[in-house]
Amino acid sequence: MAGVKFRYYDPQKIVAGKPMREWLPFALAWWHALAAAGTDMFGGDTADKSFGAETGTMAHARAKADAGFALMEKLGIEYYCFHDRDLAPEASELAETNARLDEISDYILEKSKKTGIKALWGTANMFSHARYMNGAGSSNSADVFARAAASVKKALELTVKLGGRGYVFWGGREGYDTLWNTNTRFETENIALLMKAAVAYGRKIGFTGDFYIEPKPKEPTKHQYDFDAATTILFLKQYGLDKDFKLNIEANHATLAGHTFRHELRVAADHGMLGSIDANTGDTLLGWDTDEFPYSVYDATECMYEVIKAGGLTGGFNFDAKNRRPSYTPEDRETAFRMSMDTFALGLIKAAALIEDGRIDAFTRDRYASYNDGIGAKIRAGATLEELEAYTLAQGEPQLPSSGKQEELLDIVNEVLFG
Ligand code: XLS
Ligand code: NI
Ligand code: NI
Repeated sequence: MAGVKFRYYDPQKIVAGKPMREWLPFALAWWHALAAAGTDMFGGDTADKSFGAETGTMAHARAKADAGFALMEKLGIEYYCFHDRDLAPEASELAETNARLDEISDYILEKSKKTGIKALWGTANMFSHARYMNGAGSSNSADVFARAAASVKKALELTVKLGGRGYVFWGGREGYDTLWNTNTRFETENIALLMKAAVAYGRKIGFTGDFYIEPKPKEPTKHQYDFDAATTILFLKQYGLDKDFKLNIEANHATLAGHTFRHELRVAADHGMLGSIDANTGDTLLGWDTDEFPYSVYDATECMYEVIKAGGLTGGFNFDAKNRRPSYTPEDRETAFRMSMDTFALGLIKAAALIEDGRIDAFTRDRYASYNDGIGAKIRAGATLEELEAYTLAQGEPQLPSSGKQEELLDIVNEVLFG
């Protein structure tokens, strides 16, 4: 039972035919909420995330789990997302690293059984360690590729064990800094091979959820292969991965790619591949992944409009977000989650109201009315260039298309949002 008072989020409240909690499976990101402590390029930690234990130890790994579950219970958050590295510190040998992961996942599983809180998705961190300087699947070193595959295998096992709905590939360093030393086709094929092997193993051990790719155009590498939704979908189709994979769209990655968050959601949904969302926001004045807690009701409304139209997510809303460096107290952390959960709840309410209002949907539908019959219907059925030329010769020059009425529609959006 949530011990926090929300202004808009009410898990049981029915909106657009479903309880809010079903539209909004919120998740805590282990790495931000329980690890990131404020270090940036210019200074160290401002927050204390030791949780009373010495960092880098298994005692600390358990203390993080305790703190994470307490926070999720308080907020009524039912899911969390993790990298293998977030759960337990890496040892010098793989066997010992895996033993630590077994130990901590047993501990987390116990907590999960008591609370009902499960993994939304898991992933392997294949970007922090020096061995991944040239990527994982895209590494020039076959040994590093093999080492990455071993991590994916273990992270998949953990995801299944912890009840994860999905498994994410965020291609951390799957990119390049200069084409003078890079065989892009070779690297792309190898990334696909790693993913194919992951699908084969996942299905073998009973993982029935979706695999996700989380597109991001740059950072840490200058150019990343999973640039945006459209690029990623092409890759998945090219290598026959599109039946097992969907996309995990992150708001801040969309803006880094020069798109809006909504654009990326729409592209993914148009292909039936909108799977999950990393709910954060960037700052349009800053060119990097600032991972801020989202507060824009406009953005949340646009997001939820796309999500409702897509029929919901198979994944959820992972707050891949961290407090600003000067907001370093435990209370700030709780406020950040509450504020962003309310933002999405309000976005859901407003998006449902826009759909219920119906004026915008009706306008967009009618905007294409010229295709309902006559020459438009013939075009939709696949008219030839000869037929269309003959039509135009007989008909004369077309009239201007009908007005797009953008300002009128924006006025409707404001009216529905603010009355
Ligand atoms: C980094 C990514 C990362 C993924 C998980 O920019 O957002 O946090 O979500 O590896
Ligand atoms: Ni992310
Ligand atoms: Ni990110």
